[in-house]
Amino acid sequence: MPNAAITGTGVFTPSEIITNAELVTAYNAYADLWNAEHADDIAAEKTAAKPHSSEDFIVAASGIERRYVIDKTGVLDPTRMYPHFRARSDDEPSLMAEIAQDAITKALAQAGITGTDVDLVICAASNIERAYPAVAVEIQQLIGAGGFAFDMNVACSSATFGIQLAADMIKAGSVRAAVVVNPEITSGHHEWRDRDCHFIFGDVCTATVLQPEDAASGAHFKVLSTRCATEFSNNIRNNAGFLRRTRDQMEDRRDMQFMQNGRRVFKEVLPMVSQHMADHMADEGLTADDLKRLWLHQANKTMNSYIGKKVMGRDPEPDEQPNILQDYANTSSAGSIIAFSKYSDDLVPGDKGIICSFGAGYSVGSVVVERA
Ligand code: CO8
Repeated sequence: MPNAAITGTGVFTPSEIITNAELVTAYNAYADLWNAEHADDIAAEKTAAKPHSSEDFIVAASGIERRYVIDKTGVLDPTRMYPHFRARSDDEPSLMAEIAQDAITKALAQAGITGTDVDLVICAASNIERAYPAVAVEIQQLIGAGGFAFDMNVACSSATFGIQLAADMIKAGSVRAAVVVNPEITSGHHEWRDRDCHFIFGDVCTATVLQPEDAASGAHFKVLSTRCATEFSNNIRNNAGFLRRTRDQMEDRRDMQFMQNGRRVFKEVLPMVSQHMADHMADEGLTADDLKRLWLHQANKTMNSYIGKKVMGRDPEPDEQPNILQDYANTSSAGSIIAFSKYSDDLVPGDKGIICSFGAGYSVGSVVVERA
């Protein structure tokens, strides 16, 4: 059985940045407008006034300093608070496919192959732009790939679950070159009007090329082992779905966007991820001393510090566990791949590391890699 290797990665980063200062100004303007509109109910204590958000809280609670988005004007308009994307005809590339093509082009260039060499495209993301046809099939056509393509959704763990699928298919010999692409347009399904979470997310797209190791033409990472796990939880949830109409639930309800119980996620996901990584390492005969780097899911700085400490048995040095969330915020499934893409070139042959993502489901996926 051929071993699978990661031969290229690529990142599409939107050109627009929202700083915490801009975000808080917009949120506070929205809250003031809302409070003025509901002044009578607030005075009668029928509803509570919306308190202001704060930059200090955001940095202290999450480590996030700014985020990239595809459209900032819509998000920062206190009378709108969500992005504005132009309508596209069915004959134009969809937005997810367009940003996917950008990230894939970069990843293929690094792998030294072209779209025509690809025979599997997995579009793995926490939200898919439409029900069908699969966005992956549209991406397959845009890059000139053959074979087959499909969409999958495991929320923040979509990339690592996609890598496991692609690596398994490469090992089985059913595909020769696979692309796992993660177009995360989180701004479209984020609730920017909720102070508890309005700072969390950003937009991005990552792509990972996998090939049999013997087909790699340049520097690459062997995929030594993968592991995925899920455990049902309602603590991160989005109730938007195709049955809304049948239930007469078409109004603008809070639960039709991203919702979470952040404290419980923190408490429940941390032990799950730490144990998952410890078990995966033990089964591969790896100890902390064998690891050069951890590329973790980018949701929260404190969370990553906790997991890094558990896995390494000490506080990891910054270069052992690079964070990118201060610049990108949480980009759902793309976060660990951004970290891997930006912080893996300096590893030398024999160096090992783990890519690990976790989130809604709950779900956790880990990929042990070795620089070849
Ligand atoms: N400004 C000022 N104060 C605030 C703010 C704010 N913006 N927000 C909350 N506060 C206040 C609260 O009111 C509270 O006040 P009090 O103590 O008086 O009640 C206090 O600050 C503390 O609030 P919290 O308990 O909520 O704060 P935390 O310390 O728990 O931090 C976090 C909040 C940062 C959200 C934290 O809980 C966290 O990061 N949890 C983990 C979250 C996580 O990892 N989630 C994964 C989600 S991603 C995923 O799985 C993908 C889903 C699909 C993608 C969807 C894309 C849209």
